Amino acid sequence: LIVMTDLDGTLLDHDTYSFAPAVPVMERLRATGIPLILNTSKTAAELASLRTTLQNTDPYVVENGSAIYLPAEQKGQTAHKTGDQVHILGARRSEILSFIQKIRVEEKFQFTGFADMEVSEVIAYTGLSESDSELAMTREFSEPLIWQDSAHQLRKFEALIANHGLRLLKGGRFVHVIGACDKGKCLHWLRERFTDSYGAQPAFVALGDSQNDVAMLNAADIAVIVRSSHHEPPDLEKQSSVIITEETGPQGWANALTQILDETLI
Ligand code: 2M8
Ligand code: MG
Ligand code: MG
Repeated sequence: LIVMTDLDGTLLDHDTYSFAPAVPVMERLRATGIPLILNTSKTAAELASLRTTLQNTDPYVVENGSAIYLPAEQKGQTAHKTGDQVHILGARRSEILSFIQKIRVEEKFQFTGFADMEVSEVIAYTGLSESDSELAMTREFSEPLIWQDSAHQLRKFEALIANHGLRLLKGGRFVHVIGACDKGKCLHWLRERFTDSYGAQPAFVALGDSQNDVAMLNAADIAVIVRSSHHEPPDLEKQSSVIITEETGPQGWANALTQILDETLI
């Protein structure tokens, strides 16, 4: 069994970013040797800090499926740490920015991206601390936007970026412009890798709360939709094994995983 999880609104509370209710289950996963793979909109810079806090040493995925990081230990290189190995599926943020800034001028789109914001604005939108906001602004493969234009203009924007090999995904607060990647492709990639090292295909439990988690939830063997107090649960058309939690955020996360672990482990 492998657990893959979204962070914001899932393992972390949407508003406070607390994960306190999930701590006993994370300890249980560590004790049973079940990997906990973080698969998030957040940046590698944010994860460097968060993985220390969460005591997580497993592979992780950043910026909505843009890059997969394999910690050095995973390659058997504990003796000589050469740093994490990275597998990039997404696009460079510099390319994303130059394209969306060009079409903003041409089509008069109204939006504000992280590149347009001061740290104080990111703090105001996210409720993150100043240092965490700076880590969130250290982006390599995606641009989160506050869309300030009509739904019609958003569809036009989406079509234009699609012609350019980019896509749009909705997170808890922002719409994210990313390359031709998603969290689901990363689940498939890691499943193959773990199948090679385990000698058998592991079952994946995936947990998420938003539209940007749908590809990951559809790719998993068991999907857990963590309920949100801010939006409706996303639709999973391609998934037959779905749990929708009663509780929101980390409490829902903990309850669903406890139930799955109780049923799965002997
Ligand atoms: C952004 O991501 C969340 C994910 O759902 C969102 O769209 O609301 C990203 O900027 C991420 O880096 C940041 O940590 C997060 C903070 O809420 O917001
Ligand atoms: Mg989320
Ligand atoms: Mg997320």
